[in-house]
Amino acid sequence: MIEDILRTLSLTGEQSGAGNGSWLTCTGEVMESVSPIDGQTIGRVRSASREDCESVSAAALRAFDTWKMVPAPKRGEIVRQIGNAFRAYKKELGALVSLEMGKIRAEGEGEVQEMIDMADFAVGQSRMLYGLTMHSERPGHRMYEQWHPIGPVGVITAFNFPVAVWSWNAMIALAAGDTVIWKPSSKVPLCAIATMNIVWKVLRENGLPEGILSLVVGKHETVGEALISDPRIPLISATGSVRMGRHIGQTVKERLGKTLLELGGNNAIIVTPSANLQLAVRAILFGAVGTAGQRCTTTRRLIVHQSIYPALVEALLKAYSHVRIGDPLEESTLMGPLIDREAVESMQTALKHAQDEGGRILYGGEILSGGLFDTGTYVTPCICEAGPDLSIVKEETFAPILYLIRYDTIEEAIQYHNAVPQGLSSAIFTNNLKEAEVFLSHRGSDCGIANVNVGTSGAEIGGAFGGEKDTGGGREAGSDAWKAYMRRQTCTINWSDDLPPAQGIRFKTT
Ligand code: UN1
Repeated sequence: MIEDILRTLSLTGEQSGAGNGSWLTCTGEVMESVSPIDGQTIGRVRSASREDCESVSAAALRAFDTWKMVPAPKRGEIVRQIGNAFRAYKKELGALVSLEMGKIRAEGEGEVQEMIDMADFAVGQSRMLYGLTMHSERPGHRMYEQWHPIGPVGVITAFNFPVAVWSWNAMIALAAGDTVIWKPSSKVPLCAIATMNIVWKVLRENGLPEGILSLVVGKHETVGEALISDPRIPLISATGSVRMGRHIGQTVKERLGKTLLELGGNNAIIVTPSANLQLAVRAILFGAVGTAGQRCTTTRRLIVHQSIYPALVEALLKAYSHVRIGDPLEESTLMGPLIDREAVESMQTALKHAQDEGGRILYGGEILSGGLFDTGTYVTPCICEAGPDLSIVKEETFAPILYLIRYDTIEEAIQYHNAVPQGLSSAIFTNNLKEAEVFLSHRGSDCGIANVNVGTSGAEIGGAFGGEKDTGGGREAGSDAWKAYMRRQTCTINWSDDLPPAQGIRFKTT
């Protein structure tokens, strides 16, 4: 079955880790792609060297000259064809995401659906790259702004969304007239290679030059650094840890380039006395256990009113006990493995910290063993009772740990909610209008995403995705996120026979 998937996605034999429309003969070291499901190697990839990165960047720059001259709606037509190609490979690419990353099949296919949705969105956007017009203060003058393609965009993505996050960036960048160089996580290179095989076919069929969509796989010390320090790449869009984001931010700012950062989250749900608990439990389970707690939007903190605390804990313990852990390719599995043993180790370290600080584990947190579980990558999801001030609660541990915190007043709940460095996603479960509105007001959640009776994860692509504070401030996907991928130009046209300066300044010799 695995062989069939790999064959359909043209992934047999050693793969090249760099290409710009066709594969280069790479000169970097060989990396293995290991499935967290059973610890087996599913493929080998020869990574890109600095020189390979240079060829890719040069091609992306050359291709930009051609691509930017294609009218935007015509670029949209290419994106439409790319979306259809994703449709054709949804099952296989979704399965590969499960195989290489370990998320359950439904989520793997969901990711490909997100790519399709992004393509559809970008097709429409290609006809809506709107600028404003302004009334000039000078007689006989017209002012307006327009948006131009910005150049090659570097897209750095994390292991947890091996294909969807690239599509948030790439589909919009294509509509905007940019070319894209993608550096995927070295933990999931095959997903990226498969994606290139799908999209390059579309580009070739349309007689487009190489370099519109490119890939560089390799270590961040070589490939990542080459990308972020390259002055020919005006925009770097990166998803990953806060530490990585700080480094990228500094390096790119040093050369006065632009960044779009989507970094850590430490997302909370506030559950109030009037909440529909059944609804809340379902959202909490999906948010905390889904993708084995490895989403930026994973629910990591639960801030619960003390009056409903015992009932909610009881319902959660029951729900957690029904979570089937195992092979993510099997239909009945709800939670697959963590990405690798290091991830399991950091989960254990976090739980130890929590307990040292006075936290109390109410459920799970164990490493599973026996049979498939001997990989050491499978854990039980954990519920941990904690105070709001525990230092570990303020950190993002990329694992299924849910910290429970009690509150008394809504003001207190919001204070706990905002008292972490991250600011990505947030939610309140309430049927009380005032509480909902306070949460959404500027007195409420300080996150980029704020939901009422909807959990923290699983955002739709139509909204702008991203967050504040340590999350980095970038916005990707829908709404007007496209503006980050273009340069703005303010234009003034004088259709009079006079030259009246603005601000009424007189500047005449006679
Ligand atoms: C991420 O984890 O980096 O809202 C992105 C969600 C998904 C995206 C998560 N649509 O959970």
